[in-house]
Amino acid sequence: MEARLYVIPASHPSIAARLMLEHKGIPYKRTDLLPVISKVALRAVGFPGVTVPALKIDGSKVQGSRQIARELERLRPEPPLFPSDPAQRVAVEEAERFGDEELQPPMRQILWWAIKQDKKPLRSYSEGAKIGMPIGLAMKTAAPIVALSARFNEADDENVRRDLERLPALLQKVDDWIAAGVLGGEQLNAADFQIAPSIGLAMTIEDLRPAIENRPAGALAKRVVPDYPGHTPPILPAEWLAPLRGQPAAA
Ligand SMILES: N[C@@H](CCC(=O)N[C@@H](CS)C(=O)NCC(=O)O)C(=O)O
Repeated sequence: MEARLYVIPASHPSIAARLMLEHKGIPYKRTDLLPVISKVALRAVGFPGVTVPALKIDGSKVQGSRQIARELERLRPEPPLFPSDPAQRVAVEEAERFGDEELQPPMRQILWWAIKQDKKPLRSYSEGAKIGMPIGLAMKTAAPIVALSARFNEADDENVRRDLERLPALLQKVDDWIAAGVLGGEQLNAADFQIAPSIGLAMTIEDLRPAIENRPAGALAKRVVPDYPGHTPPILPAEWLAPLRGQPAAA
């Protein structure tokens, strides 16, 4: 089976796709792309959409972490990514959808907001990546990429404040699914691989880590993706972080 995965280093759905390929034991080559430039590069190699993860496998092109999960399951059913019991499958698919649609976007917004304030941490998210130029040079030219990424992801003050207000409820949902056995079972499933990288990315942000690392969601991320790359030192305003300390958001 010939497989090539197109990723942005440290992108959480890209890490989800990597983990699922590894779970299936499918060897693959990886192409690392820089944000923004990735959109042009993906079109140039024939993908219809502009986001990573994107996978070429056995002549077909699959884009999107959830679509990749299904294609991998079709091509190589064992070990499974989805439970065979219909009710359990519905629960895993709902958690997976939540991970994709509700958990991924706030993590992206918070990270790009932080990088927009201070670009230095960006380098730590690309450690070990092969982006076709020395990392040091890429970082010197990163300003327009950061500005565009923050704009594309609507990483503005208002959205990030709202993300932080909602984060405790999102984490609680993950904890509840772990308690119910939908996530974090002996056999990891597509929802574990979808959700754990978003939690892992959040824990690279030092302001968020204390509210996450000691709860079940944090333990799941440490189990599934123990070596998540990147580190963002404290940068978020203290009053925006109040909801994570169990306090109401300041007006
Ligand atoms: N929900 C989609 C999200 C894909 C997505 O938005 N990926 C981001 C990286 S995390 C991307 O490709 N952004 C383009 C860019 O940064 O220029 C999935 O799970 O595949």
